[in-house]
Amino acid sequence: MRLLTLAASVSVATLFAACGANGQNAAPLPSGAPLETRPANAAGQQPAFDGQTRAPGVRTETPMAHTVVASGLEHPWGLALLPDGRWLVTERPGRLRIITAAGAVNEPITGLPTVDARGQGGLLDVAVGPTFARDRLIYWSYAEPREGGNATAVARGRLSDDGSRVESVQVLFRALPTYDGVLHFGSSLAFDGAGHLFITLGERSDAPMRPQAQDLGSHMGKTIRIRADGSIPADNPFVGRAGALPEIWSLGHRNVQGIAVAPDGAVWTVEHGTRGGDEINLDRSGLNYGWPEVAYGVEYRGSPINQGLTAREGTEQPAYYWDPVIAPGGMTLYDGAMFPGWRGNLLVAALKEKHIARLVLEGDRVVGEERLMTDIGERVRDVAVGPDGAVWAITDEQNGKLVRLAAR
Ligand SMILES: [Ca+2]
Ligand SMILES: [Ca+2]
Repeated sequence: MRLLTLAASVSVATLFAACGANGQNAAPLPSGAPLETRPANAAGQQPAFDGQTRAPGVRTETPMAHTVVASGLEHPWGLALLPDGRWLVTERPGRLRIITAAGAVNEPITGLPTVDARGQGGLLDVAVGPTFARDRLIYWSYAEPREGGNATAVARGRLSDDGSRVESVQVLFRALPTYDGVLHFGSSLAFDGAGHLFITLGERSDAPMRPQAQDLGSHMGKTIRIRADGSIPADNPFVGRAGALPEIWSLGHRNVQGIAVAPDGAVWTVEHGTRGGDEINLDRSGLNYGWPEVAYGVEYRGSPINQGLTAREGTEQPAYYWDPVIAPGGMTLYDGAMFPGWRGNLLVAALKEKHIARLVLEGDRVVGEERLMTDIGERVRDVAVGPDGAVWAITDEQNGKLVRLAAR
């Protein structure tokens, strides 16, 4: 381990030398041309502002490569770093495991509630609580089987000292209404610096459910904000409004499976669109992100969504969108030492396009895009940053893998 640390610091030093004093190692491509050259699905739509889609391609000069750390994981879904450098990894059928940085895969952790693993359901995201060092609390989201169907729920429990089980499990949040379906459960979990827990959800996809993304009396298609103990912060935007659920932070989302909270408290979410409507949003309190009334892209069957409307008073524009889509999974903000030029960039797991998208942010805009790990050949489900700044990801496959992307 000591040798590995030494090797990592040598490569960082080399990297700094190669990039010059400012640590920038991510130059725009000489042309400034976007990476995406395929035709858009929604041929008639225009972005609301320059750079809202097809940002200029950027390229990291530092040579990098990925290594497979562990394999044989069944549809791994959520990835979270423990303070000791090991990883918590969920498998969608309902297993949560600890995997060491060297690739030792532990037996499933016992004590988790049953999940409904049909379709897109199952055990979903996992997060380490902000007070883990003191109470060993971990948090996870899942499709909860219920009388009459299922819905997304979030629970927490104490990871036992030996890591073999969770104790004192509490369900903190239950999305309503219950629905008998297998699509669009979301979800992703992140804490802000003040200890609030953000939960992203889907709208369950089916025609009768889709409009609920606009309904403040339903959790469907919402971003949720609660405290770490499940209680509702008094400064949530809809607290006290008749007919509105007080856990709601924002509305008008389709299916959000990635979230990252910046050090300044800005909440970024990434959501699946239909054909041509994957979105990055700066997810702000009380705002309406449009779905299904306003959207980029077209229905899967090719017809327009609400007559192709892409903007409307009272709805927020995405900070960025992809048409054609990448099918985004998890997301993180890069803050590591290995790639100093990436600090403050978003890294987005791309399922359909099988890479990690690196988005360069400037304020609330995306000004550059790079595709990392394009040789993986597997659906990338979640992404996180390791202690030394290497990027870790899991692939959503029957034989799913935990991989590490690092400077060579
Ligand atoms: Ca939207
Ligand atoms: Ca995640």
